[in-house]
Amino acid sequence: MGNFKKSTIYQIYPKSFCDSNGDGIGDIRGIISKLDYIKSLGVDYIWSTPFFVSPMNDNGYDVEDYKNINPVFGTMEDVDELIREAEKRGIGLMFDMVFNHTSTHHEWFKKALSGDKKYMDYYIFKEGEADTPPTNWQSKFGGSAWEYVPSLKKWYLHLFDVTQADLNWNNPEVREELKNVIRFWKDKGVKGFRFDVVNLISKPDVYEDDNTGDGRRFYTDGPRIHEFLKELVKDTGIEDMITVGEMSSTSLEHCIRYSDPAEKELSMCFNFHHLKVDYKDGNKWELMEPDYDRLKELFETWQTGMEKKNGWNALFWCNHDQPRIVSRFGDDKKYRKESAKMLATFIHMLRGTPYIYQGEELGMTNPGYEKIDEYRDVESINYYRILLDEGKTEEEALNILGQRSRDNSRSPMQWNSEKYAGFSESEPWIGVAKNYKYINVEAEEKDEDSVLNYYRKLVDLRKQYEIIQDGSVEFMYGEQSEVFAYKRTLDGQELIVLNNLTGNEVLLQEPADCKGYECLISNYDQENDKNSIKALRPYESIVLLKL
Ligand code: TEU
Ligand code: CA
Repeated sequence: MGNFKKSTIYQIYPKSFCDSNGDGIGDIRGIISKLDYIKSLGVDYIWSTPFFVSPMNDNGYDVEDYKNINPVFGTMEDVDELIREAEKRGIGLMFDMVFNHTSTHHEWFKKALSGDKKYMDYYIFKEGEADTPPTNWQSKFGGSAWEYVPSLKKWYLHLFDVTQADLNWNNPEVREELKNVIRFWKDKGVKGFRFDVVNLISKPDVYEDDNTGDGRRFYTDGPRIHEFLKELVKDTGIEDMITVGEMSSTSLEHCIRYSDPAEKELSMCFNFHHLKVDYKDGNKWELMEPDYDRLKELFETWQTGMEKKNGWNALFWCNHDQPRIVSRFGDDKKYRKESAKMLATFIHMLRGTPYIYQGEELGMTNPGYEKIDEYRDVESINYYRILLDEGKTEEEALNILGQRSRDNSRSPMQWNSEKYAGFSESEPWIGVAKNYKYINVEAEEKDEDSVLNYYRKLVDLRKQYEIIQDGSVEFMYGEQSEVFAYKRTLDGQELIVLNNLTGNEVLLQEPADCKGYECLISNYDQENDKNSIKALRPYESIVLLKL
């Protein structure tokens, strides 16, 4: 299954990465122009979010045509060149397969709407009266998960936006169509795939109301999910390619099965439990301080649970749906550099494959949008309405979006201190964070101590040390909420990773014995002759190795 244990993956959101033609929107040629930069990070793969033909209601996660390129992003020739140019640099591309749903602009859906029986069976249509949806399930973007089509006198299911209709995977013809999409991109030289919300594709046989939740328990890790994945992987011959499934509200048991090599499903899984520790009562739209005990408990459960049963984690803090981690679990002002580096160390020394989301390697922050018309994301705009309807003031609602909106990750990549941060020559489709003057690639290249250069070292350490790739994990200082610490072991070697999660100095409950250990990396200067560590400075991270 490839070398993904040594690898680090760089995620690109093309719309916000680099604009090559001055229309304010990032594009494929923009990515090509930055391949040397990406190479300089030491990463092995690029996962790009979708750039296929799309009405862009969900920025490309609403696919209208899986085998053609959205002209806003470029042409098929550009994509071919991107694949070739990346390959020349030893970087493989992973494309994003959005197979739970298509855009309602997809020709399959249009045919379905016209009453074509074959294509109606590509989607999930249910009988029902115009005023009563088939079930009470909620869309993940707010409101009912069902939309009524008067001309058909039927409802269709959409777990996401109303323009994202869920596909009917129980129909073998649908599965064949999707396999052809994979074959198409595989033939073009793509090296791997990321599968969007892939654990939601297997829907239940019976559709019933959910009296305790929003319906997710009926379709999450659904009845035929493992069968569908095995079939997809086998019939397209991608067993040996790198694959990652995005798993929504999943369980450890299922993720073990998804990623155990013996099951021949996927290389690894994203799960999101650790990114809900600041959701009050599990509600993303209710603010709460992060619960570090819960965070520690989750990492311990998933790290040790996956290791025991041969599963493999995708390790990440950031993506195009998540606020910036330094603004979220770090301190994006006083200790921006220290906390960004600490959070990086936390993730990169664990067992799994780390992902870096564009700009994370710079310690990019939430952009701090202050007005509703600065937001672009369909989910944010929907929830702004919902929050006001629930009785929140505009100020409260904007404060919540400022911390929770997916647009926090979608502000333009900060390349230099020129106008629009070097992202584009004209006004970008979404606003640039005001701190681009000092948080940008050019400035950080010059600073030996920058977050950027720290990430490079972390990526390199994983390549160099087998213990980081393959060592087993054991957690330390379990009782101490402020400290996230673990030990990796392999063939008598030991790697100790100590992280202070807070902006205060923390006294360790027991000093860490580090006699005979060598410091591999730290975000503070370390004294070389230390035999034990008694305290950690604000957001301090230390990685120690004993051979
Ligand atoms: O996201 C799936 C998903 O459910 C979440 O990340 C979601 O955006 C968030 O929890 C809402 O609070 C994937 C893609 O990453 C996302 O960009 C798409 O919008 C979504 O699927 C639909 O394709
Ligand atoms: Ca452009």
